[in-house]
Amino acid sequence: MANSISFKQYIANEQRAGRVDADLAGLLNDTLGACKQISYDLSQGALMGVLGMAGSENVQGEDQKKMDVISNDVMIAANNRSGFVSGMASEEEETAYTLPADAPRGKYLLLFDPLDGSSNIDVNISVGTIFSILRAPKGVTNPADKDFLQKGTEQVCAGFVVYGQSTVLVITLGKGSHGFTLDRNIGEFILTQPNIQIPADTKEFAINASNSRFWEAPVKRYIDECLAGKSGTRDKDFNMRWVASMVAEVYRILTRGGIFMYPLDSKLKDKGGKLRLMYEANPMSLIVEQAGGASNTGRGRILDLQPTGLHQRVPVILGSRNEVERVVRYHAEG
Ligand code: AHM
Ligand code: MG
Repeated sequence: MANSISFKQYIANEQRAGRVDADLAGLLNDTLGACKQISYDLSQGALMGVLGMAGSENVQGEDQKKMDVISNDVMIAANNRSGFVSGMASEEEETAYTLPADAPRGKYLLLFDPLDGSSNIDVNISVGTIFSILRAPKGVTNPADKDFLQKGTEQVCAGFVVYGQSTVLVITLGKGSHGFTLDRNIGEFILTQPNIQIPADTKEFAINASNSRFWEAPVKRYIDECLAGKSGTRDKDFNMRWVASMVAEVYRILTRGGIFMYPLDSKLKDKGGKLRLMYEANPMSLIVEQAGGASNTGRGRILDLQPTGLHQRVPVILGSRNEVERVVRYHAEG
């Protein structure tokens, strides 16, 4: 395509415009290089022997798949010695990852969920990599967990790559959310969805309904009304989706609208929620808000939460603005 813009050109333009510095451009190019590698490994699947369990557990007591471990290693290796980051934090690592002593330190912190939705790997359903970039505190060369505990509003950049029929990147640098599709022939992400806009209204909701008996009253009220559709208090009938892969759900919502919920329930109360603030909720919230959507716990904007732990979990309700606001209103009404 004569007029196509690759991610490298896009980021170079942002650099020329003074919105991105050389280190951030380098960090993103390295990170996307890792995502291309993960995309290739996933596409080979059983041929490369990457399916199945790793035989280990991560810090949160979850069984790791082989691809969880491989993706984590690929992300770390791509950024370990670049000089663009001073530390990394991964959903798969117990504490902040310390760079090798002789590696150069950079001004950014990289946080990631190397392979989100990994229960879907073996069944050939979309999974993805989510990342979030923060500024490293000045003078800190070996950042500790506490140095990563910055509000979502402090993110310099957030993005995710969904490995589906095609491999697609959605990224925000704080000025809109943009989609790029990987052209496998040339190994470049090409801008295909500039300035994504999530419709304010929707007829589609996504929630794991097997948890319904544990839900709080406001969530139950909202979903009951969706299910009743025109026969109830709503003026439309709703459709339901649940992929069990947040990257796939958020990508669908960015494409055609919808609401995604992993709310607090009585089963999750002690943990605070299912999804992780630093690796899932914050980056996805920034992307969704930058595309005109909304993201909330039901009791407050996710991006305004002060993190208290690297692996903190939070309730997540995000997507089409009018529906998210309705759920938040139901929470306020009790
Ligand atoms: P993961 O990071 O271990 O893959 O967990 C996060 C995933 C999300 O992608 C998805 O929305 C959710 O967990 C699915 O949960 P459930 O298995 O309860 O449907
Ligand atoms: Mg995840």
